[in-house]
Amino acid sequence: MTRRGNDREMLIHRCPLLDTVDRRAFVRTTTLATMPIALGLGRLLADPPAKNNDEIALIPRQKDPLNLEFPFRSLGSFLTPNKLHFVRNHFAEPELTARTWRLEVVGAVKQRLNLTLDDITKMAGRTQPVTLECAGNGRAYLDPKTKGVQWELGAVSTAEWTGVPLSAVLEQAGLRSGAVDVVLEGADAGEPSSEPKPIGKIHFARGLPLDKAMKPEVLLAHRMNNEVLPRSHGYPLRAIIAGWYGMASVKWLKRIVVTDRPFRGYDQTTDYAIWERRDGLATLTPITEMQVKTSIARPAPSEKLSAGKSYRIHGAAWAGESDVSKVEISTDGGGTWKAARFLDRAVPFCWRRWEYHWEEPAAGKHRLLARATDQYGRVQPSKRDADRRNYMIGHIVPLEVLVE
Ligand SMILES: Nc1nc2c(c(=O)[nH]1)N[C@H]1C(S)=C(S)[C@@H](COP(=O)(O)O)O[C@H]1N2
Ligand SMILES: [Mo]
Repeated sequence: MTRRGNDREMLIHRCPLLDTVDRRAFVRTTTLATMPIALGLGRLLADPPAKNNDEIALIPRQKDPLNLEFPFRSLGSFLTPNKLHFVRNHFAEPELTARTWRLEVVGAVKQRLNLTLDDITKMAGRTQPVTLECAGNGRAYLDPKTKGVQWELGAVSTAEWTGVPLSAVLEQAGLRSGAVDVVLEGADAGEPSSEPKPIGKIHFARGLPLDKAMKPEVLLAHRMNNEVLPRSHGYPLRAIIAGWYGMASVKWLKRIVVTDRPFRGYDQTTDYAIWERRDGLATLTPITEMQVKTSIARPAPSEKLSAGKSYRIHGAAWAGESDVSKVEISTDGGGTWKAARFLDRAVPFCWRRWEYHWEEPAAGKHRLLARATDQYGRVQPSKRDADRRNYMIGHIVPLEVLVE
């Protein structure tokens, strides 16, 4: 080994931060000059806190199609590592190759586009962290039970996405007057499960109103936590609709259709729609923005606590297009509430982790509650709204804890 190589080894051995990364991989791919970059926040924040990473794994919820839940009790970092980010699929994952893949832009546009992945990655891009929550997250706690994947707490994750604004692609095509919705269509297809449904296979597709589509936070992403987009998360290109429930962030994007009237496809009428009351009339409305919500990571459901020993309750809160301004904890079933302390600053479109020290809990059964408030004073409801069908589960769900 050269002298320079020796120095590098020594430096690495003295660096305590490196205990969380693979030293050999680090030496192979890194020079002294790039070391601060390799040690950059992304990598460190994305590492889970446990000593042995193998202990933490995604929770299988469905095999075919594949649906996997982030083990929310292991929440430790602001960014969820790619291998722990929840996966929500409606059909089999398509296997796409960058060489043959194209993005078509058609409909109410001045010029149709047929873009390669190169065309897209060459455009001016941006990177932003975004929390995605599935609209069915928490469904396992609904009473009575409803249909759909029985998610517990972890159909929510946060990743840093790199891509180009959807608005830049739409500007390249040029919108014709009368454009209303931007339909994002995935390459995956299959027979939908519930009536009413069309005959035969359909592609997963969502229509985005033009005003949201043109916002800077709406990306076509090709990288996730500074890695090439994994297949499960939409390789080679997916939409990220920051602030909205996950169903809007179409994966394996293959076609954009600009329409001159609101899109009424399966994934925003039969699926992913709720009843909204307007002037006393119940109107089936596509699900859009994530509602203010918090979940407790620890204690986890069915975790046992020791009497008289202080316990660090912690979790995360998010509020869609708004910011979380307050999280409160009750350890007496909602009788009294105390403010939790934030661990993250308010980052737009992202969750905010928090903690609360429960001083010397007494032996017995306790009902633990957490509630979040957003910057406009909107607070989580304590009762479930049945008009939301099996979606948007944001009411306060008490956690029964046994202290022994
Ligand atoms: N093409 C396609 N896009 C999709 C889906 C899908 O099944 N097919 N699922 C949606 C739903 S309901 C959610 S919650 C998010 C989940 O994204 P993730 O799997 O990267 O976590 O992807 C959305 N985009
Ligand atoms: Mo979802």
